[in-house]
Amino acid sequence: MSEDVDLPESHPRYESLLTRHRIEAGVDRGITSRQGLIAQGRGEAFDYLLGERTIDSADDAERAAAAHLLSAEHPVVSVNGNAAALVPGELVELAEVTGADLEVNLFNRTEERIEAIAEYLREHGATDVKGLTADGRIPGLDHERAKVDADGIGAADVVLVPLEDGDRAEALGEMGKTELVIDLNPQSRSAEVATVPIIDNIIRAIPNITAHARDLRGDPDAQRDAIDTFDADSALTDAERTIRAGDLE
Ligand code: PTJ
Repeated sequence: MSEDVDLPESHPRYESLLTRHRIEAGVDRGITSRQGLIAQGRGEAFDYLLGERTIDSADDAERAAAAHLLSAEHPVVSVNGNAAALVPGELVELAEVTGADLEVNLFNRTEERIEAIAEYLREHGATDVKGLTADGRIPGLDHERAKVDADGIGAADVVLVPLEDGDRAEALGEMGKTELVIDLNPQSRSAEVATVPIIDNIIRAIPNITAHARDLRGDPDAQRDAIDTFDADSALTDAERTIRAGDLE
């Protein structure tokens, strides 16, 4: 991506430095909120303890998430300021492969930031970006945080929400939607209320969901199997066990 700095790939913390740089550049471009910097720092601490890798239970979750997106009537991938800064092209690709809509949906909502993110996604190949109409509401939340597109998240049966605030994740779940949540903290409320909690860095999770979707496309039996064999509680327990046993090298 054009904003990427020249970091030596041999640097032991290459991926982490690149991630930080993308979030910083996202703030400079008006895409990411300043709170997004703090959220990233919190995520990094968990990722460090996870060994900065996709653990097996997260891979199972990513396969189940791909299956849910493929078998949905109306899947939507929700995009916030952190997700847009970190994996813009990868989100566009995932939406294409699964037939999902992309909707910009912000916790700290401003029209300027919605516009800037939609434009950034278009620069990365998106043709139709939702989130600008905001004619639907999530019940039980204050006005600004409740805004969604009625024909986007409002009408979705399956929603992928990366790095979501717990309140909103809970409210979306109460609307009867199947929620796929990416969050490095297995004890966050978003992860706990998700149908499919994905305890992994969004940088690794999105391309891996896309890879699974390519594999599962056109095979409803394999999709059903990926959904039925996934157990959210054991995935959360496994991630927490891995983090607690993690090395602080
Ligand atoms: O762009 P906006 O306005 O929608 O705001 C987005 C943030 C992320 C700032 C907002 O939703 C927020 O404040 O979220 P929280 O409550 O800080 O929760 C973010 C969660 O994401 C935390 O549990 C972090 O551990 C986790 N997280 C942070 N970075 C990553 C991550 N999970 C996966 N991959 C990451 N790179």
